[in-house]
Amino acid sequence: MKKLLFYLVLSSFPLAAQKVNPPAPYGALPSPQQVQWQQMEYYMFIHFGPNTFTNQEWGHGDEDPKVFNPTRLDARQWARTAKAAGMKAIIITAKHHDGFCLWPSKFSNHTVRESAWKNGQGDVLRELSNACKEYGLKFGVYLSPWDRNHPAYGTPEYNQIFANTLDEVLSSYGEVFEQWFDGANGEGPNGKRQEYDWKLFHSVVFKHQPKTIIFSDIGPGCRWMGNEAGIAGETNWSTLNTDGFGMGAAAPSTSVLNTGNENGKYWIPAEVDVSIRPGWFYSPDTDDRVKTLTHLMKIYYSSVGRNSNLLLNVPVSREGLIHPNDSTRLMEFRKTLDASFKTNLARGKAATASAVRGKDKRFAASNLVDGNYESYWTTDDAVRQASLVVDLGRPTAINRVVLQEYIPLGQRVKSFRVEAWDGSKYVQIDQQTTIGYKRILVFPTLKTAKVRVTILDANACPVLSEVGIYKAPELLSNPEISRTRQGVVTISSDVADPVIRYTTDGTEPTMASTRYTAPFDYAKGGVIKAKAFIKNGAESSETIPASFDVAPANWSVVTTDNASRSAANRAIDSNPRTLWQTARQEGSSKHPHELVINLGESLSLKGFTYTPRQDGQTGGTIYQYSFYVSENGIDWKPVLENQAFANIRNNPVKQEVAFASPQQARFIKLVALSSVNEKEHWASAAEVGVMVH
Ligand code: FUL
Repeated sequence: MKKLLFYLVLSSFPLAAQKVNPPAPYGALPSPQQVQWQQMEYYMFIHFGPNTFTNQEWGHGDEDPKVFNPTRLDARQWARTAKAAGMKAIIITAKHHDGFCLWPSKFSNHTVRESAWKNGQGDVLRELSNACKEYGLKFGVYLSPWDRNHPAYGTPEYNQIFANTLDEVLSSYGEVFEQWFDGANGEGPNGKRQEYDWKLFHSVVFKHQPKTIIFSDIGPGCRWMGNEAGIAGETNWSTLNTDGFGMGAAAPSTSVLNTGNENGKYWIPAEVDVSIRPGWFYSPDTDDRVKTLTHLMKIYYSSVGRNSNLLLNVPVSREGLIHPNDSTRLMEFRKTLDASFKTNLARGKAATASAVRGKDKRFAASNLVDGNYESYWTTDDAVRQASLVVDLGRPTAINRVVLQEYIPLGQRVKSFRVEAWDGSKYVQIDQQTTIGYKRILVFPTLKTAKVRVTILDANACPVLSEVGIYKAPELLSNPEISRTRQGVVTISSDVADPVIRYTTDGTEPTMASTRYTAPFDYAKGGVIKAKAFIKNGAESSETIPASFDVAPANWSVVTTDNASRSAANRAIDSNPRTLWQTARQEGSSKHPHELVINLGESLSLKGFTYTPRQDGQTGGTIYQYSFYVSENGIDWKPVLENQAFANIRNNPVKQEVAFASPQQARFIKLVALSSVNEKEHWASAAEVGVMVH
């Protein structure tokens, strides 16, 4: 009898279940450090240096080191802020393109030692690495090999000098979790470029920090994802083919960096680097332009939500502190993230799958809802399609689904669909391509009792760690402020029945501020701040600021080469979606190119603005330029000669260039001297404007 029972018990489990093995890893795989790195998800970038004090994005390297003089520097405040924001680490620009070292380097004469700060006795890396330890944050360094200060840059000796510099940093401040290499390779003080010896640089990094993740365009630890706007590809493979490629201009195209290569040879996951302000460095001009909470949430979903880590730049101010506008926004961001992902509605619910590997419990669908990344659901080797159902028990309001692959076994899923049960059938919520370490789907709130995830295609049997289902708070959408060429302002909102209030004196709109009812004239310009209210002010949007200068209502284009004047009018039509560009034919289109504008009246100009094309392309975007003014359109006075729009290729935001002193003028002339794309000889602009306020 005993024997029979034993036999029955045994036979009720398929024999295979006893010895089914986990699936074999597929394709390129992450190192254990890369898995740990991916699990950090979100950390802080800090841009800080002489640029902080000079309103520049790319310092020239000839700045007086004495300009670096933060009055109240407190690295503990930075670390405290990062920690409170939910971040896991801080990476700082130890040396940016201007060559200035935030530590007293033996290998440079352009450092904190030569600055006014702490009488030359300070060391920012020491203070920050200590603060990171105190707050349980990891510490990382950005070092630019491009050095516009070092006299040896552009000579063979410089590679060893840069290697020594790395050696110094990486052996002095404890563990460095990430070494951030900027691929930029411009000219140095002697007008020459350096041929970087990356092999040497990497060997120094790994000598001191064998576990560090090296960031660059092409890794090897993690890769740039192709833009500075915070938007990783919807399809995002953590694998990349880098054989034959290099950094900077030699890197794979930005669109490839954005999506990775399916079945790429190496595991080089994406990192999104984006600034909380329009530029990377602090400027008092951008105190009011900290990205909105809504914008930061969008960035979170297009970075962490698309299989990327998020490296969010928070520039330290001239005081040496994180400005309250940035830290307030970071706290709102943290609060919204917590509220969104606090309760996983799928946790512990019944989960079933159309197929389970060897019918073995170890690989069952219940692993998807256990909150443990290490346990996973998978199928037999031959399976490429399978579906999973999470039963929430009763109709539940949801608006986010989070999926995670178990990446130690590789990235496998090529496409999947998510559906909600409407009581009688499944209705599609979304269909997407890759998952990777984490994929977050965002959709309008719906009520459902069951969510079905169907893997539609995969490179090998799917292996998923977790399925999360959430109901995130809905943010009231923000008003949008726009102005026509004639100077008429419209404030729109897609909220039902909003009450929009606005101010023009820089103050925060309240329920007592002017109510927006119809478009109004604002041709002279200034700052408008608008806010949408509902339920008698009980709920409100964020405050949206917009600053306008004098409207180009009466402006006209006087001359421009190789393009019709009407096309050139697109540069002064107040619509950044339209474009002026010079002809592109070979020969007929060589730099310089000029755009002459008649302002219709004589104005006292504080500066000018240039908005590069906003369509994601870089063709014709101006890099070097000169700017002239005139009262009569005949006699021209140079105001700025041979200047450059720093970092405009990667960060194509509106450029605001202030003059050293106001210039009275009725005519302006922008002369394009070169393009951001070196071999290209034509010019383009979305908008050109002036600053009088
Ligand atoms: C770029 C640099 O040129 C920018 O100034 C900034 O540091 C950004 C993070 O990387 O390549």
